[in-house]
Amino acid sequence: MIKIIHVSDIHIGSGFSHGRLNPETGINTRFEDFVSSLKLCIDRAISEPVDLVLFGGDAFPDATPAPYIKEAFASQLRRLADAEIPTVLLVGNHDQYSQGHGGDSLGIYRTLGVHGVVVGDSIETHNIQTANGAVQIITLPWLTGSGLMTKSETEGQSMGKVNELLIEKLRLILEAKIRQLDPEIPTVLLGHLMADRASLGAERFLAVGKGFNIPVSLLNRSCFDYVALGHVHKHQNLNPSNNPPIIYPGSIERVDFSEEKEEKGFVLIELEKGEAKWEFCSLPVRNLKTIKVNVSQAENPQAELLKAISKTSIEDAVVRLIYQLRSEQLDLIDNGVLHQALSVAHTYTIQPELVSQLAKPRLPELSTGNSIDPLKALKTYLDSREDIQDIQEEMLEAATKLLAGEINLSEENSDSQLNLFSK
Ligand SMILES: [Mn+2]
Repeated sequence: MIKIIHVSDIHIGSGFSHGRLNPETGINTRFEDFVSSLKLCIDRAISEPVDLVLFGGDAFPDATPAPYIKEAFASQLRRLADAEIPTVLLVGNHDQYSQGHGGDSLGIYRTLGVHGVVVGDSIETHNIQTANGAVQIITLPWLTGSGLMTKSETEGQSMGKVNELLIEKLRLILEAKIRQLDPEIPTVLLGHLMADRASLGAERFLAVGKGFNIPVSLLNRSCFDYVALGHVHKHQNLNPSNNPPIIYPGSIERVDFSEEKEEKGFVLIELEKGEAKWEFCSLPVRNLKTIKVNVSQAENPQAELLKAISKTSIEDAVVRLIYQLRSEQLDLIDNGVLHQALSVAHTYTIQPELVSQLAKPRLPELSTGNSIDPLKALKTYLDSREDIQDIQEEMLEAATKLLAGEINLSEENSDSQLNLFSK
């Protein structure tokens, strides 16, 4: 039996806007959060110990992170190398430089010949000897159209057609790899991809160049004992029959608020030919909390806000308070008190939203009949607005002309329109 840790979507260096500077280190606290999550994965790999670590791609926010970010990743990888645990680093979309045309952030580990590290930047089968036997890993990095097809093949084709051709091409390539597998040896497909049955998280917004979706049927093959995926940040198993398991472990930290309610972690696998037992291991990540409250109808909006804050456990969490109010309530809010109430949070933002004046209740005279004559409606509205009584006649006159098509708003008349309405 071969023990494997499958971890993905590390994204160290993301979400700095949710952190603050640690006064002791001068470094963003969200960087430290992500590093400590990664460290816990590696701790587990070493303490088990596992025979192999599979990384499903997306190490950083992009292919050229700051040196201290690269170093944090490298020093955790170093721990695996020192413990002689082989590691496969798959290239995700965020690892590619310029859509794969300028290399990627992980290739350096192959160039340096780091012991036990395999970089998966192409569709390839890697035979890896672990302490508990051999395993075959087919790497399927993030694919872009230009990586699989030539320009002449795609020229003049619709997006849908290009995707179809790409899937067909991929199917053929995979088929060839499958035919060359040793049927006696446990096999894992390791892919960074968007499967067509995956439910989405932040990766939807993070992706710059949209790739194509890969049908689950392409992955659901009996020759694979486990399908290890990366890209989607929400942990899930795409195969209800679990044979083979087709697993996204998800990201190791909450990259943004869309992942607020998701558990985070990695997957521990016991692999044999024909069987993979797996278990999701959750990580103690920082909470993200949205407090959303509409106080536009409240007599005492400040009290309502404080009540909403006190009902939420915000200690050490990244908090966003979003509340709706009317403009005339603005004076009833004491921001100093809100800041005080939120101060136990790790970081927080306060986002007041003014309720649109248009959303006011309708005038009762206008809420009955099915069809209202627009001029009558305007007259009723103007009657209700004492503050603009002096221009009532002119507005009605202008409206009559507009409805009759006598005024062309787009041309030279626009000056006179402005005069009329700015009185
Ligand atoms: Mn990705």
